[in-house]
Amino acid sequence: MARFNRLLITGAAGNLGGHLRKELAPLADHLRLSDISDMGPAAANEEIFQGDVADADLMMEITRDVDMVVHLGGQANEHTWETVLNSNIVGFYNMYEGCRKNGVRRLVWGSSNHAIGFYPREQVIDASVYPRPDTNYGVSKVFGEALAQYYWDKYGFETVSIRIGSCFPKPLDRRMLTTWLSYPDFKHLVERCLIAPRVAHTVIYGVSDNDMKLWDNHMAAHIGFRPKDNAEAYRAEIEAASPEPDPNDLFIATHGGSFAAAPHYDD
Ligand code: 15L
Repeated sequence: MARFNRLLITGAAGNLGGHLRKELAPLADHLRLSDISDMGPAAANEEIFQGDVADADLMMEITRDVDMVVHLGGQANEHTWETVLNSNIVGFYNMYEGCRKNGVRRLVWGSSNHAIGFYPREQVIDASVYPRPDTNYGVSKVFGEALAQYYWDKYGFETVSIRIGSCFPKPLDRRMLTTWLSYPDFKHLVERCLIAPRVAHTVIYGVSDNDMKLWDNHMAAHIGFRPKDNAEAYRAEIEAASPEPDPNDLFIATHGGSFAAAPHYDD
């Protein structure tokens, strides 16, 4: 018998959700998957629900008989306020109500470094800093972390909010020498978030062991996250591919990079 009877992964059609669909399968007897996009055929141990996180009835249905949730569904980048509102604020609330009413034990979700994207590069931060979102999207992640804290304080529902850096097979630009999270480190982090005995509401930075990382996880020692990869291995390749940026460009001057530098999406 696996550790969990049923795990729900939302956003299962995305890159990260698709990766966890494969990697977390041994942890659960039943893997329930949801996404607004097509997820392909269900394997023998999988249950598939296609639909929108903004659909409260669907969120109630998919959280039934679930031990824990890995929530990666919703809008994964900056977009119009309306899209962000429906996917990441209304949708996130729907997910929490489903979890609360159905007695789910814990939710682990993809918050984002864009909740703190306006911190300057020369400042190393931990999980106690005041949010400084850099986009509509970043604001929605701050809302999510607030909702998670509220559901812990009021209802005893546990959450790990992972402020994911840049999770890609390899770092893609100079900023990611700082923010990169490798796929193996991501899988290890989510696994630790699911199996840690008690998490209350924990905020943890999803970042590999990069020489230049700006995020300090000492407040999440109880998760036991020990990243192994280091973006430094890609420095030569990345520096050869792009010119040195102007140090005053928000792309390099802030934690959030291009998100902090972008104009308001709705203009
Ligand atoms: C995010 O939150 C995005 O989902 C992802 O696509 C990356 O752009 C990442 O942040 C980042 O900051 O690199």
